[in-house]
Amino acid sequence: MNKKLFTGAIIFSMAFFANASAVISNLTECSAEKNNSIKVDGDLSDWDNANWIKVTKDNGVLDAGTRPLEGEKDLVFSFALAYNDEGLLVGVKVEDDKIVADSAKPGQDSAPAWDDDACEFFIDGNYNRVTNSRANNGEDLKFGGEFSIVANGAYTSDFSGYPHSFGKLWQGAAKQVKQHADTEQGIVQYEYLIKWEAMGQTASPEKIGFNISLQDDDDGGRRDSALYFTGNPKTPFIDESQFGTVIFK
Ligand SMILES: [Ca+2]
Ligand SMILES: [Ca+2]
Ligand SMILES: [Ca+2]
Ligand SMILES: [Ca+2]
Repeated sequence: MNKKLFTGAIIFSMAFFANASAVISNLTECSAEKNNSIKVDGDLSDWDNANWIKVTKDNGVLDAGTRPLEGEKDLVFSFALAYNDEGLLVGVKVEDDKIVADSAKPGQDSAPAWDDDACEFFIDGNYNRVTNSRANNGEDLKFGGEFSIVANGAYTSDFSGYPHSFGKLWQGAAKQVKQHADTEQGIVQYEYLIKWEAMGQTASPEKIGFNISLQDDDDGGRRDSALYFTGNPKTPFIDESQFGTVIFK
């Protein structure tokens, strides 16, 4: 390669990566405002004033162990955060070319959420940003872990510090708003409340680490893809050092 061209290419790449990292660090810090009027029922009309963050195959992180998404038609989602006296509120709107939940049974606890269309939320409640939240015999999971709801209403918190606590320490709903058609995506909405107690806290902390992902199954059986808001592509579900941050206002 011509030396002048090569130097130019390096300068261009450095500028590109400098810009990209600036954008990513802004994106991964989110704020949550207090809202006592949100009901956790899968209907998101009570989130009208929220700040929605859109996650696509281009700005999100694909779990490296899963198949790349085929485009926004395959899977795209938006989420918003808020809180009330009891805990963190999460609203999620997913557009997906095929809504599939064949591996988990409706209403099932300990469901294999990662094998179906599902929303998974991850919490680092003491904000210690460890690289493996499941290490040390699960000591760190006292401060959160993984909370998953499947498109058909199944759920699990087996990979949190609080297994079988749905309806007590956390709750949520999934609502299939629109079925997919040949030319159109289906829409699934999720809504969560995760209580402070499930993060090892007694009241709203100043901030927590978090991540959110959508698992995408389009043909039954095992999942196809997993798209995360942010994170380490190899272990986005346990590496808190690359989670985002929620600031409670
Ligand atoms: Ca609602
Ligand atoms: Ca899909
Ligand atoms: Ca799907
Ligand atoms: Ca499945």
